[in-house]
Amino acid sequence: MLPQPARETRVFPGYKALYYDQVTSTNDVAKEIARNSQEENLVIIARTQTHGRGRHGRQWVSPRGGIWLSILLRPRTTQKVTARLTLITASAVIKAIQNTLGLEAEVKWPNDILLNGKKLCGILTETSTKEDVADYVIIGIGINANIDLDSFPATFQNSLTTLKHELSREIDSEKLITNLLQNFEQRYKRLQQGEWDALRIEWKSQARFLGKQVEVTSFAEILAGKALDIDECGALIIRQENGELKKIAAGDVKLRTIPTSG
Ligand code: BT5
Repeated sequence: MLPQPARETRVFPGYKALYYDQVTSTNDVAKEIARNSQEENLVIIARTQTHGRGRHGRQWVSPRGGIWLSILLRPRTTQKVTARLTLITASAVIKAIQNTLGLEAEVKWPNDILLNGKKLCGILTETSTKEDVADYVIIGIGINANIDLDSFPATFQNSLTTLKHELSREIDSEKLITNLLQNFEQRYKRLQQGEWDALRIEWKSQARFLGKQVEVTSFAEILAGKALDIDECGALIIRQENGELKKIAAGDVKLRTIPTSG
């Protein structure tokens, strides 16, 4: 049973989409559906979220005009898939923004998409496993589309941007969503066919922070060094100032303003 009636249903190639006016979080709606049915390849789209979530319980501000959606998948594979899905989703979002709007966004490990150095989109991938195999995966995507900057709390206004702000006009959200789902579907198929290496190369080409000095907050630790690569599982590899290589599985990257050394 669905949490509340959907506004409408639409079928995109490969996906069925349920539209809602207001939800707590599209990830929560997708989770409830996943737990109570065998649905998959389902997209939940809402006009606004009252409890939009980022990672580690952080708030995701979701005013009307944004694209707030979650994709429900059942990949029937091991856990490694979660990080990889986040990365291919970022690639699909960047490609769709380029295709439909001609804008060059970039990815910041692990789950941010930046435009002109400011956060435009965040991705929250949540996995439920049964006996080591992913029972379902929910990929939440938030894109600041047709929103004015002053719709956000003042504390966020310097660190984020919106498509409307960048283009000084409203965009066609449906077109962007359709293109995004097509791009996601292509990459998801390729991932399932074992093409992770090629997908990882694409992601790296969209990651302009690689080769730069970064500071990574990972749990309680702050690590500094040059961002070198991402590994097999999507972990970030940095070379610390003492020359040691370090793999970081989860965290937040901050670009440092000091010049690159060595
Ligand atoms: C994220 O977390 O970036 C993942 C955001 C995922 C949002 C989507 S919307 C559809 C689906 N339903 C949900 O409930 N969530 C997903 P994280 O890396 O932890 O970043 C969170 C931080 O981004 C916050 O602490 C703020 O600093 C900042 N932030 C909050 N709202 C923002 C917004 N609309 N645009 C840009 N930055 C924002």
